[in-house]
Amino acid sequence: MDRKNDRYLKENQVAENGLLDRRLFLKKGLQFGVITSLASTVTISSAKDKQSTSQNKSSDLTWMHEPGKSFSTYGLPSKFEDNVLRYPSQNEAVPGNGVSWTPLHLMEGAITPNGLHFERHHNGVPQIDPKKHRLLIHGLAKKDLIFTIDDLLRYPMQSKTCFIECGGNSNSGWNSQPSMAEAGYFNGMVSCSEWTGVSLSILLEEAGVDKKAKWLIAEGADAFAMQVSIPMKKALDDAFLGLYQNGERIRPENGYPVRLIVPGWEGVLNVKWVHRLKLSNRPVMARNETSRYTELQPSGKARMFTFVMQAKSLITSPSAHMILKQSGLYQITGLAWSGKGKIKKVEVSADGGHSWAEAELQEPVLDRAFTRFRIPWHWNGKPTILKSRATDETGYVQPERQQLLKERGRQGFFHYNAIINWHVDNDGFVSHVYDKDETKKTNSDISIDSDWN
Ligand SMILES: Nc1nc2c(c(=O)[nH]1)N[C@H]1C(S)=C(S)[C@@H](COP(=O)(O)O)O[C@H]1N2
Ligand SMILES: [Mo]
Repeated sequence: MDRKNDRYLKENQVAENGLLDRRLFLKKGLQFGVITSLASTVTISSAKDKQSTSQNKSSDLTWMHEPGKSFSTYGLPSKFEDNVLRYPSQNEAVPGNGVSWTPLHLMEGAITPNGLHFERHHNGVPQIDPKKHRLLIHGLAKKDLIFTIDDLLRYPMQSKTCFIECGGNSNSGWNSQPSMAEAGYFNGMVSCSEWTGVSLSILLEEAGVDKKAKWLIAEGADAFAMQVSIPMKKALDDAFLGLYQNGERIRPENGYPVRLIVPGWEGVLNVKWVHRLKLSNRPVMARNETSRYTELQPSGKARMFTFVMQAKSLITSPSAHMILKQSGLYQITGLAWSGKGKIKKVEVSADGGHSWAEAELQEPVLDRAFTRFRIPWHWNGKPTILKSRATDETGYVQPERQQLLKERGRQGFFHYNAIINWHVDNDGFVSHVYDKDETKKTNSDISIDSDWN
């Protein structure tokens, strides 16, 4: 690298170890030599990538010499993108119980395409005929109401772009050894869509909410008949019945023909295939709020009804299993989200947490939605650790792992939102590590890979 570039890097450095002004790409464009060579030389590859040839003969480019394919009735991704897949991990004894993870590390922007939205089912995907589906509202209400899907489609609609995150997302973090999977395949029980549907408050007011009704019990029409209890206040505030996902009707695996959307709260509350809403003076105390979603704290007291998903962030590139082919300029990018509102800032460290710089947030920054962040980084070719740290509009700061373990102890299973470290080695290979001060295995160490909730 010549001296001019050296000076340029120094002038734009905003934190130690090569983190550069977040607006470098935006304001200054591709001005200096290191950056202009980006396209052809400095690339991130996946460990699985085969060697590709950089030169093509014109005769190889057949698509320039013959007519293209005809129109299609429903578009699919390019066949060259066939590695961008959800990663299923299911219970062998009960194949319908498990998850499929969103490949966050292979994606950009802030919206999850419908075919890649993560899935979490307790007993498979029911194949519901919308003509036969009914939604019942009953209990502590002036009158019982039954809706067909056609009825629901006649109500005024609202749209909200928000994430859904399983309370068990990233829970391998409670293990004493870091997960060796790709970023999305242990953090991708979270996705973000534009959901459109009918506000619950409209329907509940139509039914006439009794003052004694403090809880709304929702039940799904799957063979698990999942039940959850939602405080009436939240139900009347911003919960809604989702009918559309990113402009088209919700996919069967995400709740067709109708599901609950409970913005910012645990995924489990977003009951899919919902067919019954009961107004009650107390929670139903179902499996998912008694034997699960409760965990002992260091005080010996159990947590319960831990609805809100706290702020979290994740660098999606570079991330585990990727390779930085040579030193030079890279874009560090990732996602941040908070169940309490908007993301205020995301800081990135390229020196294991000693110094931090603010990343650029992709506009618009939406309430309880994925927020994409990006920051340029000049890698000097030496081993280091990358971290990202989200702060939301309430001032809540994503904790370091040690801090989370201190607060929550080792009985944790849900709500793991600690900072994630990506180690870059001499050869540019990226892997997941915990901070060095984490030493011995603890007795309570459990393998979490085979249970989801
Ligand atoms: N009826 C029903 N609703 C359900 C579930 C289920 O198994 N059955 N799983 C819940 C859980 S634990 C999560 S995290 C979310 C996942 O939503 P998704 O599959 O659309 O990503 O759905 C929730 N709603
Ligand atoms: Mo979940």
